[in-house]
Amino acid sequence: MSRLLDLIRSGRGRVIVAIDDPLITLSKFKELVMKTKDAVSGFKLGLPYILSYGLDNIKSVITDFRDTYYIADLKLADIDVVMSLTTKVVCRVGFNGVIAHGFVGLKGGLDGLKSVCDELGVDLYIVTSMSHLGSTETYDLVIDKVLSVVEGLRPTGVIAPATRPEVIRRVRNYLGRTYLILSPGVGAQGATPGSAICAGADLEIVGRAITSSQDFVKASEEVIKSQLKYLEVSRCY
Ligand code: BMP
Repeated sequence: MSRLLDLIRSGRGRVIVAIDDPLITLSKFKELVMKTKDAVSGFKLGLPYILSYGLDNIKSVITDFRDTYYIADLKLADIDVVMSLTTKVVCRVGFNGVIAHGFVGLKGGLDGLKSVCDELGVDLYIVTSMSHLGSTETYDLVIDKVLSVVEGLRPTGVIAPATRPEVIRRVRNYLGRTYLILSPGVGAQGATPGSAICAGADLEIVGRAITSSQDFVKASEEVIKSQLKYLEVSRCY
């Protein structure tokens, strides 16, 4: 069972904070983790951030604060060998999970990556659809195929867009409760905190609405408060 599920069950806010912008200095990143780790369920580091600061610097923060959850969001999309090597390199610094694109397919692709994740004890999340509009031109047209890949793969969870709650509902209906659904698009991309959870997601991924604030603690508390309010008003628990 994923450690992430334990963190959610421990009563932390159902938020993963997305850290992408290199303007967030390493000391700000450290401050963000230190001050919000007990309130949110984890942190997702994007490619611009990992490339800017490098694995050694990121390792120093992860090592200092092990009692939370870190996802390396490299959106892997390659042959199995390359995705596996990348995962081995990245996860040496202590990431708990990685994200890969579902369109890659199983044979010679995601199935090899999944074996390596299992060996390393790293959680795998699969993108089923994306939050930007262009996703309706590609991913959404083949979503049932991608979901059948997910069923064949049995990852820890999937990514589905908060900006289109009908897609989250479709993903949840197709997959049932077996997989975690992490949903980006809340805040800066327009979705209201709580709306993705109401549509069936387990966690909402929130980046700029928290990381652009001068006060990370206040911003994350506000997101969590609005999530709870949305859930209460809409009666979704
Ligand atoms: P923000 O809340 O600042 O818009 O950030 C959203 C985060 O979620 C970014 O890290 C982005 O890479 C990620 N994301 C997304 O926005 N849409 C997707 O479909 C998949 C993502 O991982």
